[in-house]
Amino acid sequence: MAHASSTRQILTAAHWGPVQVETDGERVLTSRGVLDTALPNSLQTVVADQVHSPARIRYPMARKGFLASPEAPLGERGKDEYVRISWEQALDLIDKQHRRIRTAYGPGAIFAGSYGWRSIGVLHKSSTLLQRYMALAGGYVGHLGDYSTGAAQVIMPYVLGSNEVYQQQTSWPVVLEHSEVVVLWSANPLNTLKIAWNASDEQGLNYIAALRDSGKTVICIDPMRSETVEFFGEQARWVAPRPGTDVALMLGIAHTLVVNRWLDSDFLARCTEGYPQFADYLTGLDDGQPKDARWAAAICGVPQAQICQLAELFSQRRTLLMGGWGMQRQQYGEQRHWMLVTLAAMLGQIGLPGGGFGFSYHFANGGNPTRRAAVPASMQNTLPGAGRVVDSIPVARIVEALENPGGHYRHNGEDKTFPDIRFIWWAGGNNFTHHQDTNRLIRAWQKPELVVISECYWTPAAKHADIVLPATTSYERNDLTMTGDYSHQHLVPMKQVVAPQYEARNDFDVFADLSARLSDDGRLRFTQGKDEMAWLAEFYQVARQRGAEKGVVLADFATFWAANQLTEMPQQEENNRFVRFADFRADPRANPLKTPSGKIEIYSARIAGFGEPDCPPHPAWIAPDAWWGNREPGQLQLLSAHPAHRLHGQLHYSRLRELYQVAGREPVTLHPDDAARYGIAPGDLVRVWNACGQVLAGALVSDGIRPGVICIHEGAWPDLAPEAGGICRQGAVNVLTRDIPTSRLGNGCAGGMALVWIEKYSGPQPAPAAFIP
Ligand SMILES: Nc1nc2c(c(=O)[nH]1)N[C@H]1C(S)=C(S)[C@@H](COP(=O)(O)OP(=O)(O)OC[C@H]3O[C@@H](n4cnc5c(=O)[nH]c(N)nc54)[C@H](O)[C@@H]3O)O[C@H]1N2
Ligand SMILES: Nc1nc2c(c(=O)[nH]1)N[C@H]1C(S)=C(S)[C@@H](COP(=O)(O)OP(=O)(O)OC[C@H]3O[C@@H](n4cnc5c(=O)[nH]c(N)nc54)[C@H](O)[C@@H]3O)O[C@H]1N2
Ligand SMILES: [Mo]
Repeated sequence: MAHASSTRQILTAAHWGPVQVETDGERVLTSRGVLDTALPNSLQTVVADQVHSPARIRYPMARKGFLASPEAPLGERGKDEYVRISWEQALDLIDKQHRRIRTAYGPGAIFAGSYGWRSIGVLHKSSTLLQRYMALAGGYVGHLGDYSTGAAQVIMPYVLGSNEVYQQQTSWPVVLEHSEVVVLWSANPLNTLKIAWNASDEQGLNYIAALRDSGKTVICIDPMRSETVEFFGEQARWVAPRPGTDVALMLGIAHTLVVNRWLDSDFLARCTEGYPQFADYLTGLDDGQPKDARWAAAICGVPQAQICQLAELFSQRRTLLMGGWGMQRQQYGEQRHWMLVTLAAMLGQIGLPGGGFGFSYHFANGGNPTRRAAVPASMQNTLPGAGRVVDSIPVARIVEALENPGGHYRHNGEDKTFPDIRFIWWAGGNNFTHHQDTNRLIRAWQKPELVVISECYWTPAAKHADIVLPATTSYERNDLTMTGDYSHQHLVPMKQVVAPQYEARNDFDVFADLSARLSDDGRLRFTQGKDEMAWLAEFYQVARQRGAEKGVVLADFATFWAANQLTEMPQQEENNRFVRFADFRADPRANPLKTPSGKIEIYSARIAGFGEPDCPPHPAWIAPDAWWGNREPGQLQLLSAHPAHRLHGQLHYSRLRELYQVAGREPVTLHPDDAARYGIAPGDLVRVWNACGQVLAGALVSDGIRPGVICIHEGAWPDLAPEAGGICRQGAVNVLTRDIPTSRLGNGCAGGMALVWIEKYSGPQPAPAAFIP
């Protein structure tokens, strides 16, 4: 353990939790997590790669065709070369073109929605800083929702009056004490709990480990035998429906409850609205088709007897349905969580300790009890000029907006019009990795007059920009954060580990310089006269005040900063016993939900009023456009679950790739029956394709996936080879997904599912070039 005396240990934090980073003052040597955890987290080990990766952007760069003619750019984005320019030159160029476009077309032509997972910290939030600058400049087009829960977060408020996906859950101690059956429905917490939106408090996996050791019945409903199923081993039962068919499976269970009189009519009467309308659909009174277990089995591929067993088990035991989000990132995704809530309502355990449903146990450590915490302020709270967001588009509809400026569309019951976007700035998102149908995106991306990307790495998004600005990583600057999106468990200083690499600069300083170009007092308005440490001291001071009101005493800022240590917040005993919906259940009249009826809406008159053909007024099975039921001969169903050793595209360039890549590319998991059928051996290079595009991937043959289904995890960087018919050399799944909305209610990302062909690949083998600047 002895470290050379010339090295130092510095505490900082990332989405993947607080990390201790060892440096010799110039380079990062090692990194490791500092919290007590049941399982190691690979993401914490590659800070050195993050800082020193050859994929880093070293200098401001401009696309040749843009530089030659900034007002009417030449060449094609994605095919052009880049030349190095100075920071002064880059910022002058941006300032001039920004002014030109803003004067000619107004703020409605400037998209600064800039969705993405950037880095954590209360100060250096790249997209927030971009929006701060754009607000000072006179406004911009923002975004609505996110890729994560685009469907669920829009439908849930109609059903429950709250979004449920980003809310504290019934506490884990209660679950461990009272639940008898825990169902992980489309959730893979072993992967997804490695990170949080702020720094992870890393307690979720400890609770998952405790759940395994508790001997309770655990059921995982997932077309893949995920890392979570593997982790539970003998403790869990794996149920593998066809992708996209969960509503049918839930209806089959619900119908079985009805025929056996296992449903809780008293709860339905007291706490829900519209069950009778739904019951007519469920029993087939309205369309002649009972949604019974036999009907469901034919659709979802789970045997009828197993569906009946699940109904019996759920109704006879205290059951908690933990819903993940993969199943709603699909066409008609709104139906999934609506039907899961309906099923939980029929079981009648919502609001009981350890019963009902929860939609954030697999994300950001939901269920880790909220602490009595001193929470700092953040840059987000200081955005100037409310009303500077002149328009907002649903986040996953960006390509549709570029293709169809002025076009009419529906969103969440409203009539809307797409803006005419001419200038796009992305800071802290990798939209060429996260967005569906990459080839369609590339075509649409030629339309704007100016595209600027602030990035740490040469991502595919950077490789499709006009001006590329090198950003520092969070290890090259000072910041601070809470751990635990829900728990607020620790306050952590994020101390600078090494100096900014090459010519990388903090987004804060870049936008301050650009604000100075807006007006004489622009810089002052942007910075409010404060530098990095002054902002942090102020944000920390807010935490001290908030803490003082709750009896939590924090050290003064200088002491906190010098200590290089976590501050842990005290527990709050009543939060350890928190049961979601307990008050509502006890007295729905006194504690109504924020729905029109005050109750759980199984039938929603408001949604009926919207008349959306793709979102009916009660949960229903609607066959997707592209699924098992309408595949062409030879086609397979494709999943794009979230990866174990990346956060989307983040860390893809790191040496963690050695843990998962096959044939030098992204792995594609396929069942041995399918491998035999297509003549594919483990480790083979394969081609996967459909009408959207084609990718090369490495075959990972495993019986841990349902036959007829394959999986390529999301987040690999697209790397299209022009010389080989545009094939993606890296295996980026979004080359194969369609860019369609979940429905015109939520307009969420529906990239979770597609139909594809697969074959062993024997053509020329273009070398992957994704990580080469
Ligand atoms: N097919 C399919 N597609 C999906 C999904 C799926 O399940 N299936 N999942 C979707 C979901 S849920 C999400 S959330 C999205 C994720 O999509 P993104 O959030 O766009 O993915 P990230 O790779 O995290 O991108 C963040 C980028 O910010 C950069 N960055 C980090 N720190 C800084 C900084 O300080 N300054 C600047 N300027 N840049 C910084 C990183 O280098 C990285 O490239 O993907 C979506 N896409
Ligand atoms: N390590 C790591 N952790 C992450 C992320 C990451 O990229 N890496 N991303 C973070 C982000 S931004 C988000 S939004 C969350 C995402 O959290 P989720 O959306 O819950 O994650 P997914 O992996 O997309 O899906 C969870 C499981 O659902 C399964 N599934 C897919 N389709 C279906 C279906 O039709 N039916 C059923 N029953 N199951 C299905 C998948 O096989 C997968 O095992 O994770 C977060 N955590
Ligand atoms: Mo997400």
